[in-house]
Amino acid sequence: MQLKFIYTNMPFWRAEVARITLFIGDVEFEDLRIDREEFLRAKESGKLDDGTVMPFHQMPVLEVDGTSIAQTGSIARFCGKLSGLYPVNDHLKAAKIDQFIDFATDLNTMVSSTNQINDKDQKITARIELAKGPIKRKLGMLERCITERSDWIVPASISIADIAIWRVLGWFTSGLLDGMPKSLLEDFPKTRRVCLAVDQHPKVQEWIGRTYPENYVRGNY
Ligand SMILES: N[C@@H](CCC(=O)N[C@@H](CS)C(=O)NCC(=O)O)C(=O)O
Repeated sequence: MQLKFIYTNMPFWRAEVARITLFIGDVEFEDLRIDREEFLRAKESGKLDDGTVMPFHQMPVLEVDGTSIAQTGSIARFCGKLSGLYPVNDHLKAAKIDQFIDFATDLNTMVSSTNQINDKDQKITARIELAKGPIKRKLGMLERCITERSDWIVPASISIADIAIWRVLGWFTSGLLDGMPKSLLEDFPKTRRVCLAVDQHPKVQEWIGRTYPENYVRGNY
């Protein structure tokens, strides 16, 4: 099976949940990283310069033997099935994992809404309020979903849920989002433990060493 994963050269969660999942599973894939100019063209035309189809004119896209698949969750599940990080036959476990992929999307959407604010001070204020209120509330819900008995969100092994949550929360606590406090996770020890377990996973460490810029701030867990 020929796999080509398309995103920009950024370790954003939408991309990393697929790339790292395939890497953990030793599944070979082409890691195509397009530049901003090509992305702008693809947003308009629905195609990369090499003709690869972008179904919804968005990234990420995974091309499987010439067929393009879009949407972060759909791609993550597909990669998870190939890599053993998503169940093939256990429908209940699959649904439990799905919840957290959709939850990562909800968190992403909450923060993206502030990106539309042009005034820098207003944007910072909006993010401070978001962090204190709605995001803290959501993180409390996440914390209550995590058991004491496992390092992983859905026991008893790493899944695409852990990678998605690790990377979204890494982004939130990296200091790269003005206004979002690096201490966001301080009241959520079980969530921090999951993030640390992903961050310290040997294959994740190997991937970071290979592909992240040196001294890249992955987050504050
Ligand atoms: N629902 C899509 C959203 C993907 C998305 O918003 N991707 C951004 C890049 S991170 C994008 O392509 N934005 C351009 C656009 O929406 O026109 C998914 O889950 O993958």
